[in-house]
Amino acid sequence: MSYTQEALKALIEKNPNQPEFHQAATEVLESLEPVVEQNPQYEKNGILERLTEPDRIIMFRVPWVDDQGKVRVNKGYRIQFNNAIGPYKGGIRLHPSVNLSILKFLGFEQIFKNSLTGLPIGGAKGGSDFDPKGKSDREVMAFCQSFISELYKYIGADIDVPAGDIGTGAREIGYMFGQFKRLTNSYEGVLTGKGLTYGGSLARKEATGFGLVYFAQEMLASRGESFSGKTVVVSGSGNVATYAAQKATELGGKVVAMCDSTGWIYDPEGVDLAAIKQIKEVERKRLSEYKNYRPASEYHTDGVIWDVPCDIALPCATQNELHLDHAKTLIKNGVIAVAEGANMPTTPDATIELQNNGILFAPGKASNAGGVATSALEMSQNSQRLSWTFEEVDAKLKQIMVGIYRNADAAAEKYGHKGNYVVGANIAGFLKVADAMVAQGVV
Ligand code: NDP
Ligand code: 2IT
Repeated sequence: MSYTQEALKALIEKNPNQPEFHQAATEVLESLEPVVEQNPQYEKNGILERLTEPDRIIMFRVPWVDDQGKVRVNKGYRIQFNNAIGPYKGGIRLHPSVNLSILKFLGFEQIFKNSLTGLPIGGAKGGSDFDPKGKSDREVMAFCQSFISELYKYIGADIDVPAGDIGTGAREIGYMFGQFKRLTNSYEGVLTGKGLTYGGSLARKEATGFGLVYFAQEMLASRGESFSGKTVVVSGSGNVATYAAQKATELGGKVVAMCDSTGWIYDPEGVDLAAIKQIKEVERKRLSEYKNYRPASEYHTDGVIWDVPCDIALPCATQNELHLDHAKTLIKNGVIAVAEGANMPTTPDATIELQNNGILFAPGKASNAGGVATSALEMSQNSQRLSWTFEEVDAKLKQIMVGIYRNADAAAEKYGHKGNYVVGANIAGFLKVADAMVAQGVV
């Protein structure tokens, strides 16, 4: 049995009942086979065993009081996975589905994603099974303050810098930052995605979606294609989806469908993004409201968004949302590219189906890295006590995404998988971290 197979087998045995973590680790470790074979120092230094075991997992109780005066208790987590190349960095997910397996898959992928950005950030992820939906601002504040009252001991600008993810946006980051500042009496860049009046970076809000489209643009260009005149389907209608749809539209694409967890809209004229922002960002309502803005559009709660014919599909909602059947439908309908805005939205069999049919496929850990890259730019601005213009940050983001594309492409080619960006991204992300770990000794 090869070193990668042995490491994977041990990981699955040691971490039972963590299917999402197994899924993410299997993909990465299988991609690394040729690299590990050619570089015996990685096995000698136990790199795979150390990379797949988090540095530490912090788990805690998050008690808070709801608007009826009732005490509620949620689970809180922070997984500090690896800090070989920089302070721990990664988002906080607030969603009822959050568990250890999901956060470990996210924290593990974050190591490679952060490495791909070329910036000095390690991998982490955190979150809670708290559901912000339907909660008042005061309830969300009570939760966030309680969450940070425990987590503040373990984070800091040079230690671990959390940020947004599903269910965590500017409002939540604001409450968390306020509580951290109060408890520590220090004003530091301990969180990213902050409001623009207190240390946030211009273009961070847009960064993941814009970066996704910049990556997809490069990938399309490799076949002489572009967004211009293309029909685009974007799943989700949150932070990543909205700004991916905006940039795709700016580049001449037509976004005809988006969704949330209760249904999906079809608007053949092209989705009205001002309406989406009003419904989701301002009013925090459901997409069923969209019909009020565009009476000619359709709203569906049955079927799936992937049934809508498109040239480019951008899954931007959540993990394992695009299955084998969906991939087959997309192929039948003539899709040319699938680029992941979410983390691991495409199941492994669907990914293989798309690749085997010659569809351009961008893996999330490369194509959605613009969010965390811009978080790292926010950290730089905080350290310098400066703030850069939107144009400066956006230009850096674009340069970073082009760099990631080129690195992933080159690594895939070097190891005999030209055009396979999954393998390329995994290898390119791994090498920097693995070499840093070897250099730093057994820690
Ligand atoms: P948001 O909370 O802003 O939006 C999530 C969107 O996905 C919402 O529209 C939500 O619908 C929808 N959604 C969630 N679960 C499901 C589901 N089971 N079925 C259908 N729709 C669903 O999160 P983000 O946009 O920040 O995150 C989206 C994805 O992108 C996640 O995978 C995240 O990890 C990843 N990501 C985020 C980055 C960031 O900077 N924010 C950076 C890189 C990756 P509803 O409104 O009904 O909940
Ligand atoms: O999955 C991700 O990369 C994020 N949620 C963003 C993390 C960050 O630190 O900006």
